Amino acid sequence: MNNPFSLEGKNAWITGASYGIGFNIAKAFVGAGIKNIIFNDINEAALERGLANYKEAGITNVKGYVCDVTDENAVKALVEKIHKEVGQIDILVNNAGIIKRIPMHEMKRAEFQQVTDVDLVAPFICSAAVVPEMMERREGKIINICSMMSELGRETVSAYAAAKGGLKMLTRNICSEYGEYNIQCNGIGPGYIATPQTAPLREIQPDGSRHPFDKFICAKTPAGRWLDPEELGGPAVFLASHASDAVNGHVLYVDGGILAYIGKQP
Ligand code: NAP
Ligand code: GCO
Repeated sequence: MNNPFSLEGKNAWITGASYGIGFNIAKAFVGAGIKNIIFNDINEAALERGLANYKEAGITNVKGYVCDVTDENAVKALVEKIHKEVGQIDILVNNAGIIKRIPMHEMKRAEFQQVTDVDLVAPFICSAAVVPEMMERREGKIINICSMMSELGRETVSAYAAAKGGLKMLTRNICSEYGEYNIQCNGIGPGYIATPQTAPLREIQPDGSRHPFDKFICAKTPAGRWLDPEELGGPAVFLASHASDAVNGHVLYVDGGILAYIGKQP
């Protein structure tokens, strides 16, 4: 009986996976026997830092490319290059993402557009680029990294919430349009994860106290803590593997229970 959670023989492209959540998903894929990890970053210096991180983790079956995921021509060229240099893309993880925390009435259009370009338009661009080959093979996995903000709003993150809400529906639409080709598209909705993206929300205050948002989120998480990026690895392996062939259009929230919890009572 084959192990349905195995990723042996598979190639996975994880966008923006130099560090953070994407990097930890890559580590989990390696643990599940992945054949090749492919990642990209926005410039040569960032790519070199990413390659150093993989080397330090002892991961050698990895190839990195410079590519801005918002650049449609660059993404199409990268996919062709991956097909030539590595092989088929069995798994795409749309991980690259940014956030700008600005009150909506103070946010400029260009700032809103920059967030939605990376967090929503880029997953469309990358998914559209990999789907034709998956259709030919009648097999493929696409995993979109959604967010608590795919379901909830909060002050200062209007662009991010709009993008991540749209990404949830893009996930459902890719499921609807390509399920007949045996392509499964699901989302992972991380809760609050300790990565560089959330570092400003955890900064120790000048008086040495914890950031107010740090205390707020721990009170909203049943486990009372921030989650570690490594904790996203298992759910990602599940959605990348044949164990989830009957799961499609689903967003798997890996949030420590935030969405189920009204928050710690006083
Ligand atoms: P992160 O630490 O800020 O890492 C984001 C990665 O995306 C970086 O490697 C970054 O590269 C890359 N990136 C950004 N814009 C790019 C572009 N245009 N082209 C190529 N790469 C680009 O973020 P993270 O916390 O690991 O988050 C990863 C994903 O999870 C994001 O989609 C985020 O929205 C989502 N998420 C995060 C949390 C959390 O609590 N951390 C929770 C829910 C969802 P550079 O370093 O070169 O900019
Ligand atoms: C924020 C955080 C969140 C997390 C994540 C939650 O400012 O509220 O950055 O948006 O990144 O998306 O799931």
